[in-house]
Amino acid sequence: MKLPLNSLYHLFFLLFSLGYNHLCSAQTFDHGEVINGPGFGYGAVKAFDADRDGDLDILSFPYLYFNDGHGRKEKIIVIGDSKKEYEDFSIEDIDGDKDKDIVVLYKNGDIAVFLNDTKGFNKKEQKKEVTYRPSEYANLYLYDANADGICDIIISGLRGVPVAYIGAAN
Ligand SMILES: [Ca+2]
Ligand SMILES: [Ca+2]
Ligand SMILES: [Ca+2]
Repeated sequence: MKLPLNSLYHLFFLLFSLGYNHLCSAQTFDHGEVINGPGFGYGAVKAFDADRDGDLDILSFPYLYFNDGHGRKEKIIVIGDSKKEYEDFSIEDIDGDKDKDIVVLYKNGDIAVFLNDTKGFNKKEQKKEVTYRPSEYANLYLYDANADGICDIIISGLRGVPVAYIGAAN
C-alpha cells in the first residue's frame, strides 16, 4: 500500500508528537537571554538534566549552566580547571548510577572523569594513566565497546583509534 505523502507527513508528525510531551508553541522571539558573556568559544554545547530536577541544563565545557525551570540560568558552575585547554568532552553515565557524568579529554592527553552527585561534579582520579600521545582534532566517545555493561572511554584521533579505558568491575 502506498500512502499519500500528506498521510506520511501526518504520521511522522504524530510519531514526533508522541516522542515529546511538550509540544512547542509558536516562537515569538519575545524575550531572549544570552547565557554566556561576550567572548570567543568553540566546541559543542550539550543539554542534559545535570541536577535531575526535570529541566535541561546546558554544558558549554567547562561551564555548566543550570536551568531555573523557566529556561533561564539559575547558576553557573565550572567543571574542572577552566584554564586547561580541552580537546573534546562527552556526557554519559560512567558509574552506572543512572545520572549523566562528564568526561573530558584535555589537549595534553589527560582524561578527567567528573562524576555527578548531589553536591555537583566530583573528579574521579585515574587509577592508571593511559600512555596516549595527544593529537589535534581528537574525539572522545563514551559507549560500551566490549558489551560488558560498563561504559568505556574511546578516543579517536589522527593517530588511530586507541581505546583509553575499558570498564572494570571494581
Ligand atoms: Ca536541571
Ligand atoms: Ca552517573
Ligand atoms: Ca565496557
